[in-house]
Amino acid sequence: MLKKKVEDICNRQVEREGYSSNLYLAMAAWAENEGFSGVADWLYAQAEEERIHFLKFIRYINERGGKVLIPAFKKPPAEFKGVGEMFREVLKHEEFITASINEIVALTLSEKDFNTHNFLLWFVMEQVEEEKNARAILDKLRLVGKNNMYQFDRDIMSLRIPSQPPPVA
Ligand code: OFO
Repeated sequence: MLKKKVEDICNRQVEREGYSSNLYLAMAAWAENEGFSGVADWLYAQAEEERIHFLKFIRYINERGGKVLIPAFKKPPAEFKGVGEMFREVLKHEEFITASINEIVALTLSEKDFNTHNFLLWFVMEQVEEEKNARAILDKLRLVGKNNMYQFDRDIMSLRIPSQPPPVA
């Protein structure tokens, strides 16, 4: 059975993972509209991964006899100043999620909830991967500069380091 404190922080993460999915959907829709189809594909795929993270937390809470609260989500931005600025936002958001996951890890240690701790290890590794992907894209953007966005848009799918989608439960 989940302790209340752990249940609450896992529900907070349900909201954050769901918001991540919506944020990347908003970015994907914007990029598609601007004609960056490669960037849009990358972000649509990323939105799907976030939805899997969202579901993993939901199902874990239920599995441990907790109560899931499906939240209302804040509206993500609809406009972005450019692809570079958008990917800086992606990295910032992933760093925020990493800090959020680490906070849950710390709580599970102080509460001696080793089952939840174990559940979180996959997310700890996933965050390393997600930050790395966002940094790789920003590096590439710096290299191509403003003049070769077409080439960047073609290249971005090969920058996606395929991570196996986890089983939902
Ligand atoms: Fe981007 O890893 Fe979940 O949120």
